[in-house]
Amino acid sequence: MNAFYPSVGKIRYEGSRSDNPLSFRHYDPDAVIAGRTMREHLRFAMSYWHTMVAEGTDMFGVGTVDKHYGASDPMEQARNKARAAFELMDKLDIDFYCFHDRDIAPEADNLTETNRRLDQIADLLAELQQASGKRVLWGTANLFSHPRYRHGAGTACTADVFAFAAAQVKKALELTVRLGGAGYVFWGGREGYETLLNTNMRLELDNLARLMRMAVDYARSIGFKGDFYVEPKPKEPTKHQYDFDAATVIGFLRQYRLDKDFKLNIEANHATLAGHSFQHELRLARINGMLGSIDANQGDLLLGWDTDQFPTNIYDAAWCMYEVLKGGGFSNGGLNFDAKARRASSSLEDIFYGYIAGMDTFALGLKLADRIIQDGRLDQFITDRYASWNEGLGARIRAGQVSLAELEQIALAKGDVETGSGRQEYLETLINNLIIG
Ligand code: XLS
Ligand code: CA
Ligand code: CA
Repeated sequence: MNAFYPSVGKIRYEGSRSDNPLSFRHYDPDAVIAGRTMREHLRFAMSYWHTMVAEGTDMFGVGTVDKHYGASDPMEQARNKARAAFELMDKLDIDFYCFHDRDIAPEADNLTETNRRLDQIADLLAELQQASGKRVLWGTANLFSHPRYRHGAGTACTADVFAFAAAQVKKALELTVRLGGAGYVFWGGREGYETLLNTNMRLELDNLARLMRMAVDYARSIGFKGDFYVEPKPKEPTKHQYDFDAATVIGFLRQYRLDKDFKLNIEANHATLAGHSFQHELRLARINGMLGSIDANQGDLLLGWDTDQFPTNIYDAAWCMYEVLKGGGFSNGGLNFDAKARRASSSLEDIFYGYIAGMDTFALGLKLADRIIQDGRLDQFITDRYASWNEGLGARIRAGQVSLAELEQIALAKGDVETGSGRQEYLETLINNLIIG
C-alpha cells in the first residue's frame, strides 16, 4: 500500500546511531524488556481524529493540511481515509487505532442514514483489519461536536438530547464490538457547565451515571468483553467538566457503583491542565486498580490549554512506563497518541516525524523505567522510609489495634520524636545518573 504517503517508506528500527530521521532509534518492536517485547508492552495506537481527520484549523485560521484524500464525495473521502489510515499504520508499525464514530463516516441529516454510512465504512475497516492484523484499541462516540450537544449529552437539560446521545453510544458500542475493540471510552467533552445559574448539577451527574450504566449493560449483552474507561479532563470545551481529574472520577464511579465496570484512560495533557503531573494521575489510577489505558501526548507548560503535542519529554515517558510496569503492564489498554503535528508542520512527512518522536520517546521511556526498577535503589529508599509501619507500633496502627488515647500515651512518654531526611536532591541525582548514564 503506497497510495497516500508515497514519499515515505516503511519506518524501521536502525538503532541509536542512525542519522536517518525516518527510522526508529529506540523502538525495536521485537526486543524483549522485562519479559515482554516492546510491541507487547507499549501497544501503540493511532488516533483517527487527529491523524486522519483534523486539518490544522484553529480559532484564527483555516486548515493547513489537505485531508480530502483525493476525493470530493464525502463517503469516498471516508473510504480513502480508512485506506490511508492503514497505510500509515503499516508504515509506522502501529498495531492499534482509536476512533470516534464521527471520525470514520460523515454525519447525515438523519440518524438512520448516518448509521447506514457507519455500517458501510465499518465493512471496509473490518476488511482492512482482516488483511493487516491491525486492531481497535478503543472506540467512542463524539458527543461534543454537533450543536445539539451544546448543553451536554449525558448531562443535557432535555431528555430528547439524552436519547440522541444514548442512540449514538449504542451504535458506537456496536461498531466497537464488531471491529473487535479492546476498550470503549467516555470522554465528557460537553459534560460539565458554563454557569451554575442555569444548571441542576445533581440531576446532570445522576443522568451521566445512568447513561454509563445503560452502556455497560447493553455492551455486555452484545458480547463486549473489553474495558470501559472514563477519560478525565478538567476543562475545555466546558469551563468546568465533571470528569475533572482521576480523583474526581474515581469518587464519581464509586458513588454510582460503576467502579467495577470502569477504569481510567489517563491523558498527559489533561493531567497538567488539572494542575497535576502526568505521573500523579497515573499513580492515583494505579493504586486504585483503575489504570486502564493512556493517551500519550504532552501540553506546553507556557500555555493554558490542550495542545495535544506529540510527546518528547523523556522523563515523563519514563515515569509513565514506570507506573505501567509497576501496575503489571497493560491488559486491554495501550498508548494512544492523542496528538497532532503543529499547524505549521504542514507537509505529508510531518505526521511521520510526530509519530516517530512519540514512539521513540516511549520506547526509551520503557527502557529507562525498567532500568530504574532493576537498579532497585529508588524502591528500596521508599521501602526504608516507611519501614516503621511494618513492625511494632506502626504494624499495630495499621491493624487497627491502637486508639487515639493510647497514641497520646506513647507520645507523652516519648516527650518528642525525631524523623530522618527525605533526600529529594539525592534521589533526583540518582535518577539523572540512571537516565543519562
Ligand atoms: C479531548 C479528548 C478526546 C478523547 C476522546 O480533549 O482527549 O480526544 O480522547 O473523545
Ligand atoms: Ca484524549
Ligand atoms: Ca487532549
